[in-house]
Amino acid sequence: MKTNPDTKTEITFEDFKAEVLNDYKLAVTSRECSLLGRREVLTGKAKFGIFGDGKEIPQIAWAKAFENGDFRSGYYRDQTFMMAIGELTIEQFFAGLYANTDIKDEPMSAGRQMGGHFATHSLDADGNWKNLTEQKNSSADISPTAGQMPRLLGLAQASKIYRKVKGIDSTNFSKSGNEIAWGTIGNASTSEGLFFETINAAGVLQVPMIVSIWDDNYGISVHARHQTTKENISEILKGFQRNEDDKGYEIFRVDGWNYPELMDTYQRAAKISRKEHVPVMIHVQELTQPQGHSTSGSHERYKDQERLAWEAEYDCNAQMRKWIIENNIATTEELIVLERSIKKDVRAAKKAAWTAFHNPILSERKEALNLLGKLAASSPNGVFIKKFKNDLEALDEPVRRDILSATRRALRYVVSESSSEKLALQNWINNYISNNQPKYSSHLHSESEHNALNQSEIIPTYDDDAKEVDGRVVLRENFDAIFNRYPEALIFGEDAGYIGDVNQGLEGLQEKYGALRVSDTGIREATIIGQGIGMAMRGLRPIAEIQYLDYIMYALQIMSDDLATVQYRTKGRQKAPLIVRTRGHRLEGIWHSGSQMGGVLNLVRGIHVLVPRNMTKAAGFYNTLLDSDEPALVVECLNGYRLKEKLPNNIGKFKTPIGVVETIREGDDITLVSYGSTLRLVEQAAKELQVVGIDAEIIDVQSLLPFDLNHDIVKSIAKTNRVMVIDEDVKGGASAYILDQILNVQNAFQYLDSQPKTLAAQPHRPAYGTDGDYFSKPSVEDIFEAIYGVMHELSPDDFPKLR
Ligand SMILES: Cc1ncc(C[n+]2csc(CCOP(=O)(O)OP(=O)(O)O)c2C)c(N)n1
Ligand SMILES: [Mg+2]
Repeated sequence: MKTNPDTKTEITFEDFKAEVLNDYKLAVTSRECSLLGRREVLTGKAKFGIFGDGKEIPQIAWAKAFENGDFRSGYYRDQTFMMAIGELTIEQFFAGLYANTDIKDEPMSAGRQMGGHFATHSLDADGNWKNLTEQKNSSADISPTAGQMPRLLGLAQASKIYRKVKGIDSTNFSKSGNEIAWGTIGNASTSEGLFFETINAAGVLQVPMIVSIWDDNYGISVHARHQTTKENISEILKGFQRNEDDKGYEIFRVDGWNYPELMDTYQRAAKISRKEHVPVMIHVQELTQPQGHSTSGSHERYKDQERLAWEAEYDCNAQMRKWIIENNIATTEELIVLERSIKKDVRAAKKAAWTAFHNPILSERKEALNLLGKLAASSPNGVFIKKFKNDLEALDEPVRRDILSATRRALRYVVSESSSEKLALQNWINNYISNNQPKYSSHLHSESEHNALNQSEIIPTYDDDAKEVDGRVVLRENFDAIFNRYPEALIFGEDAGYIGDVNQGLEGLQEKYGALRVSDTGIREATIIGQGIGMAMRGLRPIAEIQYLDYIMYALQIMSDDLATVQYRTKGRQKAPLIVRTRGHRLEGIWHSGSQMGGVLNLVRGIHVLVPRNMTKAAGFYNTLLDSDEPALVVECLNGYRLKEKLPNNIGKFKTPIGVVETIREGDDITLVSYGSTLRLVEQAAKELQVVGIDAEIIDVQSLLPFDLNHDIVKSIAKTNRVMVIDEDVKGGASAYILDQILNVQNAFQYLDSQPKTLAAQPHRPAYGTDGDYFSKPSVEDIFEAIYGVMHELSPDDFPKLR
């Protein structure tokens, strides 16, 4: 059903007619899918539908300009495009609607995403790259409006890197950087900051990015007059238009119902962008939304009669049909025959998709019914179990929840019986859960052999006369080794280029590796992350630098919604092994002392979160991560760049393991758990506690996500029988997370002789100055007294009250 991408200029009328009719067939097929899709939701077979009706024709024009190696980063209206490039069949469309969990039937997300969220496979089933230059690519969609924009920037920039940076093995990823990254966005979503940030950044970077704005005048019910100044996005963005003196954008405006003009526009746009690496904006106006926004409501509530009449007339499919007839390409009768056969085809494919989705569940139900029947026959409570069986049997369209709910509840009626039938049902339920849970929960992280947990530790080694250097020098030397070893590695961020970052961990490296690999960016945290995600999706190894942890808040949404979910939402068929480098924890003032780790931790599940206590540990994490295929956030200690560390002699090679804690002081009385900058205070307090006879063991967590995979902390608690978590985040933040891990995952409660405690910061942001820090975050005295207090409670005679 693909559209024909052949755009040769001289073709016969018959060829021309065949191509036009093929395009029309595609448009009508897609429309029929939308119409039937909505019915499937309204009759209860599917839960939610959001469709591409009213946007069909421009997507066919776009698909003709889209070449192998190109990437899409779009949103939920693009089903026609996906069909046109041959990456979405009718069956797959319906499989998505039903949430079929088999990736062969539902390649977009194996049922994890609601319909209308599209993806192609960049990785094979083992997590290895496919050759992306030999296929048409779509990065996996996310639902937050404009959330597709930051990633689009990186997908486009990758072409520039592959074209200009020498020495990268581009076999699987690029042919001389000739690939375009194509974005789509709804008119209303251009109101989002992410849209403007991305547009500006792409203009600065001059990357091959083409953004199509599907303009139907509305965002759900809200009219353009509430969305866009002058109600016209390309009008207000006119200042981005390039001219003879200044670089910028090429901006096109075209009506979405005008088939020949759309064809022409997309061809011209592609030519400019592919060759010259110029960003392009195509404002596709006068589009419609025939069935309203989604299955959640009807558009008659907010569109007046005049608008509805206009939409009926200017429906892009209707206009194409009219154009075909007016230009004598085909007759009305021919089109009616075609339309009838399309309806039949879509109905048949829909039915096949339903059968493929439903049959496995029916046979699972059969097994359950069989076991329930046998249990009923063998149990004195058989009458109750029979009822579960009958109710389950009576369902026309059972889902897995129905099967599990019936069998698990039935088990309660035989709790005090013992029979082979009961055992059989118990085993079946256990197997059923362990077989099915991964369908919904696998691939939060990489499951390939390259995952970060498969990397073993390599200890830093030192010459006998190893130099003591500033911590930032360890980092710089290590980054130097990284860029030398991995031509595909690159780093970018605010002040990361020319001056080599605000703490000079990259000093001199731009000069050595060039401004494309060690680069300054604008102040735009969300698109710094997006730039990294897009480049990582195309085989590069970006390190995105966020200047301070405090400002990661601007990027946290994209980290959470996009980066953290890439593996999960594609069931492991796409990856973005982006390293996010930042620096944080205590330094000065409200916004340069942030340690908002609790917030971060709870929002980025899917990304490793690493909190090295010094720069050697940090460098070791970068080395580990570059040998793995997973995204991570590394938080360097802001006050550690000028502290002295010995310079290892295996720079670039030593690796800090992920998910492994380190005991940095041994002791018998209490286990102190902490990380990052706070550790230095904890160590000082431990020295002072020793003087009064308290012997503390200190554990550096190092890796918050994943957390202490070997359960070493509980081993320490088994020895000391006491634990305190010390953290400069607010109470209930990271310290609560750590304690939950210790108590609920490691089951430490059984070893505890004292109440487990947390010591954290004041609930406000840290005040400025030395005293601001002292009164805002745990001090050495606070730590000393808190631990002393635990020992006082235990033995008031040995440790009399301090104050
Ligand atoms: C960040 C965010 N806010 C709100 C929503 C809910 N929402 C989904 S689509 C939509 C309207 C989008 O309109 P537009 O961009 O014009 O696209 P259209 O559906 O009209 O094609 C809204 C408000 C969302 N998905 N994400
Ligand atoms: Mg809209």
